[in-house]
Amino acid sequence: LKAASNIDSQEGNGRFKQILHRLLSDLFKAIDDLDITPDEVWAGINYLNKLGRDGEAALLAAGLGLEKYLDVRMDAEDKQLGLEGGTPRTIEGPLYVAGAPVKEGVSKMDLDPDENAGPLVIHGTVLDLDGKPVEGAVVECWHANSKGFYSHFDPTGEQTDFNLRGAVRTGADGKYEFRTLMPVGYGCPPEGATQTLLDELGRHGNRPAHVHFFVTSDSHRKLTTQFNIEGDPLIWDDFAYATREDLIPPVTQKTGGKELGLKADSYQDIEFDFVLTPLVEGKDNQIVQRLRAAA
Ligand code: MBD
Ligand code: FE
Repeated sequence: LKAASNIDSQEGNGRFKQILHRLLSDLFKAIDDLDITPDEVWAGINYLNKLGRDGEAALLAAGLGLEKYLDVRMDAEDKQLGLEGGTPRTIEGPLYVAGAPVKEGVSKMDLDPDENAGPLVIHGTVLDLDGKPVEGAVVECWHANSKGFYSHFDPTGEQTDFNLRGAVRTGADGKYEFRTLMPVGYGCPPEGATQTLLDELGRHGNRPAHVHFFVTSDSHRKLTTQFNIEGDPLIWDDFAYATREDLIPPVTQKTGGKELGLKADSYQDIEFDFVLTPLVEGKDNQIVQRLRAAA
């Protein structure tokens, strides 16, 4: 283990060697303790190749609760810092695409027609911990269509760039609004490596209908969150464990959609405020580096 991780040398990256030494040690120990056979080890190696070919490592991280675990740790860190009262974080997931055009106050996100999705307006105010509106915040929003597919990752190839992806900058009133269509829950690709693993566990690979957000502001920490669509039967059975009590806003039925440029007069409405937390010693400690798609 020491030789493989070159742990006693000055060469290489010390932090990387420390982590690799520990993970390899834990793996060898598991092989001993559970008497993991060569066939089982090679099945695991082959699985990793398939996982990479499918581009699903980040999807599996969500499904195994690894991404949620990082949230649990960040929640604990915030609690220690006394940083409570903001909108709860929840996982980013693997399907964000950078570069959606930033609009002032309001963004119409549905670029492609979707017969099976009704109009949805999502709106609210970005606030600080004192309840004051935050001006100049950018709210980014992304979600699936009526088939549970996200643009850029849609296996049917039917969606254009940035369909159901939007970004809005708030004015002095802190308000944001997205005019869009009601999403449907996501399911893992049935032939993909993630679903193969979940099948072996006897688990499903589905998420309830949900909408993702990043909220950024120069004067506050970045918020990564989602809300679920009230009433979805999978709300408390999300394969990625992202559901939280405070992230299930009520959905109300409204009329007047035609004046808003919606495809029907009757539409569904979700009001959801974002409460941002202050910088920590002048810094945003919520910026997570990970590979993200861009278009
Ligand atoms: C999603 O839409 C998602 O949000 C997560 C976390 C995993 C898979 C698909
Ligand atoms: Fe999602």
